[in-house]
Amino acid sequence: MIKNIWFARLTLTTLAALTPPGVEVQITDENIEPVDFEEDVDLVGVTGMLMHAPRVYEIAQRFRERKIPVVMGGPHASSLPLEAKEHVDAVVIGEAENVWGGLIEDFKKGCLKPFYQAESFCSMEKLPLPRLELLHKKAYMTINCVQTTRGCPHQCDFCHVTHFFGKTYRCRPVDEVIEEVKRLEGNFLVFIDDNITGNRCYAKELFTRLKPLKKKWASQASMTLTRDPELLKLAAESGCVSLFIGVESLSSENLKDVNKSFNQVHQFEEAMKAVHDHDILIVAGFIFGLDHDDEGVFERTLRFCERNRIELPSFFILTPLPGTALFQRMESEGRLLHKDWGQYNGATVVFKPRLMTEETLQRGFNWACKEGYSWGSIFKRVCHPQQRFFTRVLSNIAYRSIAQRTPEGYLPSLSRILQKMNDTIPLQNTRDLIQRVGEKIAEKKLRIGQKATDTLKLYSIYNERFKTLFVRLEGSMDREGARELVERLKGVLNVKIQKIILDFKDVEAFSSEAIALLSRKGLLQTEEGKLLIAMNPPRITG
Ligand code: B12
Ligand code: SF4
Repeated sequence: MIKNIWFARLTLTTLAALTPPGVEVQITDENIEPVDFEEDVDLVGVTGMLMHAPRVYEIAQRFRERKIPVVMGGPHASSLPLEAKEHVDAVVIGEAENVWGGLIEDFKKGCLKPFYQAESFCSMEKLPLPRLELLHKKAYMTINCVQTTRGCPHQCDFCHVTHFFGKTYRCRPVDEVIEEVKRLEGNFLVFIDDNITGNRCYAKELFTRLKPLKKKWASQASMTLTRDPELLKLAAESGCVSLFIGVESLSSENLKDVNKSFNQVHQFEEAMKAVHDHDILIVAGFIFGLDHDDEGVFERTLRFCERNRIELPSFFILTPLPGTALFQRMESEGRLLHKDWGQYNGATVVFKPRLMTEETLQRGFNWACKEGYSWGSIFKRVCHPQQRFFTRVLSNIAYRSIAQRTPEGYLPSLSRILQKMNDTIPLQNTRDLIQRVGEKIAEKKLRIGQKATDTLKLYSIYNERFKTLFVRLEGSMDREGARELVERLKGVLNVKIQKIILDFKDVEAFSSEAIALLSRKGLLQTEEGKLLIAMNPPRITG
């Protein structure tokens, strides 16, 4: 089933294309076939992401035992070249385009150097065509992979791309991309770019030129595309059928923390709709375990995916990759649990989360993966009157087969309660509201309208380590709102919470009945040590 969604990386086919003529090259992708350690070869090149490192080192060792030199490159070797060098004969740091030919020459002369690193990023012009013919075509959904750009204009703290490519965003000449696309067999391809719309003008030209080729394509793009109707329309017209979009989190605080504020939470629903309106399937990436995630995050995120009919939700556990700002921060805060890279795979907790325990994060993630690909959830996400119904169902079945390998998880105990504690309560009676300064605001509401809202909003966050629930209230509060708050808090008090902090700072107006009720129920007390503590409680003088 996985074959239905698995495509080939361009790494080794690119390296094969860069290899000087006269050198015979063979590719083994261990995702699809075993490595033949007895193979008669002169030189072995190995690649891998961070989580593959232990296996890459094992492979290197097996060949080195036969005195066959091994060269390593790729994201992991480039981040930690000294570590990699302990396991191989030579390390290529960064791109291979400007160094691979020289390395082969050195090898032929018997003077392989320990490290190779180009002085600058390579030119994107006249890149040799990846040697796709070296791949086992039938083992992948497609081998039609093309790269149009390298890098990304953004710098999200957890992402390896900007670290690897610097702050550059380099585009290949559109003519060359079009020629490459024309040569591909079949009518479907994957652009393996990290962010295909990072340069608007370039993307516009590319999509316009793709249109007449009548191919279908999938790729990755950032959320900014969803706010650009013209470009989105052009993408769809040029054959875009599926996009991986890094949504990451439904919390603006989280997004701000990881330098991804260009994802704007209040626009998410609209953004998903815009993509769907163009009949583009959404593979949405979400990260669990960011610093503002409490144990309600799993259910909240899954329900968001169901509500917005996201075809393929992809859940990841936050993973600090060496070289990234996130890794530095986690390391300096002493939050990394270990450096067993094999577990840095996006599905295993390798750091101390802030608001929950490691176990809650792991089990909650497992729950989201399994529940997200349960038949019930699939049904909610794919049953809508759009085209390509079968593609949506088949890709969900493939994802389901991966999700089912996830170990058992469970929904954290407070999840349901936390959903209720993050809610908007409409006001029943706005007439008798009194503003904090003590002014009656019923008739004057129009004048000071922005402050006297018709709702009471609850923003709650639970710290599992301190067993403390923090509730920030915003808007206005009438008697019904106060009563509803008391009811919801009763639900919370039935579980093992040790402290509740209510922050009234952002409640601009109260009715006197609401204050009386809050006071009677002990919700306005400010003394430390109590179960319920009020911060910035109302003091109304008028
Ligand atoms: C396509 C892709 C995938 C595909 C992979 C399909 C497959 N068959 O493996 C999919 C979508 C499934 C995927 C999944 C994941 N991916 Co991915 N993926 C990519 C992506 C976008 C393109 C890879 C590619 O083809 N690049 C083009 C080639 C030409 O570039 P390259 O690989 O860097 O190779 C160049 C140099 O590095 C060097 N080089 C590389 N290897 C070697 C070896 C030798 C011997 C030499 C000399 C040189 C050399 O030479 C090449 C030419 O210059 C990269 C980002 C990127 N732009 O590279 C991320 C990337 C590789 N993925 C990444 C990650 C984290 C993942 C996931 C773990 C995500 C997750 N949390 O689940 C999963 C893991 C899946 C798995 N089990 O393997 C990270 C890796 C970071 C790291 N330090 O390890 C990257 C860099 C993206 C990122 N956001 O940070 N991925
Ligand atoms: S937008 Fe995507 S590719 Fe670009 S830096 Fe952020 S996570 Fe990485």
